[in-house]
Amino acid sequence: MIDPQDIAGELIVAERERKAIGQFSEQDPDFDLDTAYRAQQAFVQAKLDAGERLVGYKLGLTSRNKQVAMGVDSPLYGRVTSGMICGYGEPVQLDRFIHPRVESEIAFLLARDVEPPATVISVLAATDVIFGAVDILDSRYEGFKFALTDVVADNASAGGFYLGPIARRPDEVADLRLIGCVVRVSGDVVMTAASAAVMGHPAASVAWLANQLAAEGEGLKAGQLVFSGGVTAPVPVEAGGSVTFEFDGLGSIEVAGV
Ligand code: OOG
Ligand code: MG
Repeated sequence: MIDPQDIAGELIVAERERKAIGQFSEQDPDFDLDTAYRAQQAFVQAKLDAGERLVGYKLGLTSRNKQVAMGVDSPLYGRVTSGMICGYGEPVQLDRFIHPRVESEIAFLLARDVEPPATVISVLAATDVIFGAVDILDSRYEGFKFALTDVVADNASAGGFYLGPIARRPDEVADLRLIGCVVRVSGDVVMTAASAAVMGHPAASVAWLANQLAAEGEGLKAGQLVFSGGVTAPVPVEAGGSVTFEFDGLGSIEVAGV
């Protein structure tokens, strides 16, 4: 049986040396989701041992856009640490990553713990503010190819995150399902979507996470940040290129590749 610590060890090296590896699911057909989440925990623990802090979580594959793009049809979560948070306006340094891609998300900053069973309503009641956000994905697998177990172990491809310039309380936003997002690559519109792409309502994905964590004896806590999952499909970041995400009412985030 494949060992979670060994998997984490290989992922740590892949990330440190910026060298993609093959999928574990192809080496071991018995690699299951439970082992994958344990591997993720060990992968993240190495960052915490190196002095980073846990700042929250990310959801993945919560929209059809993303499930179709990645060929995996079930949501997952990963953990977000302090070293992943990028400053607004900072470019993506391509030499820090293997093959970074960026996607739009809605992020939730929690004012209170989210108690299970969580719902859209209880998540909104526990939310301090929301932001437009960008998730920098950097799969540690060759060609961004993975099964659900592989990507869970790889901490949901977490690479980095940007928060947009405007924070809104949930009651300041007319309808959280209808936050529009326009994605431009070097000025040209390449994608458009509304936040209902994420499980019908981005808070539904946060509720799914809270219930999932509760089942595992963990929970969403006040002060944590949750990235609720890609609204649009990922776009590669290229040297000299720029990807801009415009969110209705939540400002824009420009990501330049250097
Ligand atoms: C997996 C992570 C998915 C999202 O928002 O769907 C994710 C990947 O696409 O590499 O972050
Ligand atoms: Mg994402």
